[in-house]
Amino acid sequence: MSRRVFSKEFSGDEPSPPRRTGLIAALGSLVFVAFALVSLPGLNARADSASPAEATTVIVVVGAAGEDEFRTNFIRQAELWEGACALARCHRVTLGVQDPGGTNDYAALQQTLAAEPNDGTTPLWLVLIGHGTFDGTEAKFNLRGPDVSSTELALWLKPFHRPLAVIDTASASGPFLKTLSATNRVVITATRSGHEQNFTRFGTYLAEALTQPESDLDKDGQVSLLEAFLSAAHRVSEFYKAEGRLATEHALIDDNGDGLGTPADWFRGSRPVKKPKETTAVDGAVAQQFHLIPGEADRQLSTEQRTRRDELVGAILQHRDRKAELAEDDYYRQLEKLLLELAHLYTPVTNSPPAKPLSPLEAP
Ligand SMILES: [Ca+2]
Ligand SMILES: [Ca+2]
Repeated sequence: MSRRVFSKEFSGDEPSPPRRTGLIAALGSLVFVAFALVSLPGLNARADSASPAEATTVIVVVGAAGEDEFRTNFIRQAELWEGACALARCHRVTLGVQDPGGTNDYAALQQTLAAEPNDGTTPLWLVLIGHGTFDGTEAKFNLRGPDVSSTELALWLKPFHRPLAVIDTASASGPFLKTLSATNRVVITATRSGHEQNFTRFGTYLAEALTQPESDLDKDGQVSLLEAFLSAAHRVSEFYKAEGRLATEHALIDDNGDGLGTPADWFRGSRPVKKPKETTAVDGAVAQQFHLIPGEADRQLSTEQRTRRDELVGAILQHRDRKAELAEDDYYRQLEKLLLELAHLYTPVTNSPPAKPLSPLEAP
């Protein structure tokens, strides 16, 4: 979630009824303090406490490399994911790095996905690292053994209702976005179409961004998947500029299930500044709630509390988008209710008695 959401609400650049200003400012401070508590320098070097049942599962698939130069790059990306997963204490499965003798990674991937629970609140991340192809009709990810097409992968992922992130960092990965798009799902591709077929740099930058404090754009002490996407896409753009070359990869993100990707330049910080259509929610809100390495405040929450927090943050973002439709008083009354519940998640209400009885002079 973005602290900027709140700072904008409280910034005073939009007039608010005076009688609500104090309470909302106080709530804003409470939420701000809750997040400030976790904004320790750098990312948490020590992982924590998620039980195996609650731990995010990350499946990293290293595709067929073809040449040693690519193999080295792909293995390095897989190692970056391994490091990030170790910090996060994820449940990690890496395919495509074992002894190749007789290996069929197509079957291994299908079986690995089939063994994963389809439901629940624990996120599953699927990361594809390698080369892709597009023949004008079908996009595929190159594996040792048969390649997997976007249509086949969509079929394997169809039963999943748990939070799911699919990150295809391969060349020609663009068509995977439309095919895999679904609700409660983040899909990221390194390219915007199947015609961007050159080797991509996006994957390395994304894997690096997961543990880089500078990728934490909203400074809430954790790097969301949206922030990692934005940081990586920015570095891709900077790379091609510095090289004086035309960019041959343009990453996209989709998390509203409409099959249409949003590029990184639609965002300022971690906030979208453009909207696709009147009736379509902008991409990014769901990805901003995916954190591989949660900050300290998130670690204190139970799975149920995190789920409720995500619902509340989503509701606040939607509510903010409806501001123009609502009477000012209604807008702030509903916002107040959402913010109060959010603040109480991070700072539970206690009924502790006062430290000392009030003296008659202090009593109201
Ligand atoms: Ca962040
Ligand atoms: Ca979309």
